[in-house]
Amino acid sequence: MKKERRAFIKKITLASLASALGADIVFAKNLPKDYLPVFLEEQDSLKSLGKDAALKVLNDRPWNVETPIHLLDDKVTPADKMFVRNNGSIPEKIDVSNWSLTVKGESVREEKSYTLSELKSKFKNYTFQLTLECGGNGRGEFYPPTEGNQWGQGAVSCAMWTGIRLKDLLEDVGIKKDAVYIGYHGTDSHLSGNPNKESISRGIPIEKAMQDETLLAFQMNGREIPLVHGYPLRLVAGGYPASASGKWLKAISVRNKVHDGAKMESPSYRVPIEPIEPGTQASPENMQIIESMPVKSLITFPKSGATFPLGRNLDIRGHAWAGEYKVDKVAYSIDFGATWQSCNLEKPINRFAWQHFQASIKFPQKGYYEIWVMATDENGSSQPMVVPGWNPKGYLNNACHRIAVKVN
Ligand SMILES: Nc1nc2c(c(=O)[nH]1)N[C@H]1C(S)=C(S)[C@@H](COP(=O)(O)O)O[C@H]1N2
Ligand SMILES: [Mo]
Repeated sequence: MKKERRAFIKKITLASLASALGADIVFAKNLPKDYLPVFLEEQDSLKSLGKDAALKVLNDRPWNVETPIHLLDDKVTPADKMFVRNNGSIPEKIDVSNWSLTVKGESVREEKSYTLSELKSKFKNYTFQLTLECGGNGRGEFYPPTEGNQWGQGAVSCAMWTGIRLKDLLEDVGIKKDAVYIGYHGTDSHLSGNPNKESISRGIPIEKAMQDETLLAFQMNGREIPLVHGYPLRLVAGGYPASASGKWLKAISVRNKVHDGAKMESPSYRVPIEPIEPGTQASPENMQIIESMPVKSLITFPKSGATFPLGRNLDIRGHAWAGEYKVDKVAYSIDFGATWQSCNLEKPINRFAWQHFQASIKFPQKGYYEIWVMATDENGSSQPMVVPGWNPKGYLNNACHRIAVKVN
């Protein structure tokens, strides 16, 4: 907290603080002199991260910030509304003029490095809108609770990413026939401060690396990538858990086995192959790496809790996505899932981008309702109405989103 701001806040009265808060500070007289309500400190840090003040800070060491669902209403997620998930500390001094990317590993013919400007000019640039959802999105609803950030459903984004195709780079480097996986290396440091430890170094199978949409991105929504989201270079692998999309990218390892960097080991980003009893451990042999994310949808308008008059239709809208697959249909229910009506569903702008849905709902009488939405993907898989299979790290909760509405 900056000194000037502290002094400024001292001058303002507790009454005005209370109005900013929208509630009385009940034990205000006990607040130590130099203390600020935590609420204000969070707003300051959100501003320094370039985030809308309404985002929710789950953790500040490392930074983990969630987007309230009604703020995901934009078709293309703007930077200030994009969730943040960090495993280590955000890199501090980034010297772009000396930034290089090294491609190394057992399965490259020869290690090779590129400067940022070489990458940008040597290879064709592509732009795709890509869905990035944290594997732990929805974790907060698992019971018994699992360790980690207790995400609601807002750890998802779908921005426009511009960069070069990873496959073009790998072709230029020359990879051996035995390549099966790539791993990423970023410049964020481990929370322990140990420079020999990476906070996270995950990756993707070579087939995913070779897809047209897998990018080494240097722009987000037509601008340089914001620092928290991986400036100046980021791997973006849409449809996979967002942990596969390495930020602050410095090196790529081309591997002849599944990459074994930090957080590749069980149970990180893995789920049981055979279901297990909630609250128990799974043996590593019964765990598989999460690849395509499951089908899911969110109502982004109206905000849960909306009130409106009887006799008027309520137009709802939102997004649906299904990892590497297309969403085939989205349906809504206003009677707790007894009957379902279909929503209009748009096609994705490109593969691995979320799809928008709308519906116009008529309510039979005054009262409290819930609107539930359920998406089904092109393989016929639908979202469950209840929290799906418990797993030790609380991944892949794709239960139907519900909002409350009141008709007066
Ligand atoms: N270098 C690096 N890349 C990273 C991470 C990280 O901590 N360090 N977190 C991963 C995880 S777990 C997620 S969910 C996404 C979050 O991306 P965002 O913060 O841009 O929304 O980044 C991924 N890439
Ligand atoms: Mo994540």
